[in-house]
Amino acid sequence: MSLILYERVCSDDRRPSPYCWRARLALAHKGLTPAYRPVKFTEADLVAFSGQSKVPVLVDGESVVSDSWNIACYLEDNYPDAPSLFGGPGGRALTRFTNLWVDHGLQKALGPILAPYLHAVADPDDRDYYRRTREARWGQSLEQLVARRAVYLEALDPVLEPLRQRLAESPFVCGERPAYADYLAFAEFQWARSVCDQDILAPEETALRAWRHCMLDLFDGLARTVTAFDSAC
Ligand SMILES: N[C@@H](CCC(=O)N[C@@H](CS)C(=O)NCC(=O)O)C(=O)O
Repeated sequence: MSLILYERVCSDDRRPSPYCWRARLALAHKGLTPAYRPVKFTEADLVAFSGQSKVPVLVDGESVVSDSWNIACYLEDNYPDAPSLFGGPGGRALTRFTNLWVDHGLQKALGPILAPYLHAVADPDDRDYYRRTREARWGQSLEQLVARRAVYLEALDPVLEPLRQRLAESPFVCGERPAYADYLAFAEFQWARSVCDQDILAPEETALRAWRHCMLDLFDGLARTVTAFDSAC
């Protein structure tokens, strides 16, 4: 069975997309090793066969699945004998809630902090597109986002509190072992270390840092195998 994951690529072969990291880690959790197909921002035509323009896209034989949540559910339903991503129907529902918290909380808080850094490492072909779309998203220039970095970092602090408190209770979000809710949150930190040479976590964030370290070690250090900055390891 041939498995292919289409995912975002930046210069120096960086793989910053948190959505794609969710899929990468979900596949690894299921013991699956896909071939990776890099897609630049300006190469949406490469995934047009999936009926939409975004990555990740998973191709599993005849099946084509887009959207990271759909991919996680597809893997859970089609590879039931491999370790569970959700831990049953109740776990799936709560993991979906975590997904929505990450999308609408953590990721929205990180976006204006990381966008200027991603622009700096974007493939040269993608830089104009990335600047135009992200400046439209935040209604200000990338330079204005840089100037307000301290404000955005201050706003990130309370957003991290649920994760901070959960990881003070338990080694992983999902308990003694990591599962998809951990991948959802960790993928955002992987995005950060892929593009930004400054750690977004303060030194005193011991529980978060210990968890991030464990997540980086998972699956023979899968998240360490790509180009990234060492500041957040
Ligand atoms: N809801 C989708 C969102 C996927 C998404 O936004 N992917 C980004 C990865 S960089 C993308 O393709 N963006 C296209 C763009 O910004 O032009 C998911 O969970 O997979």
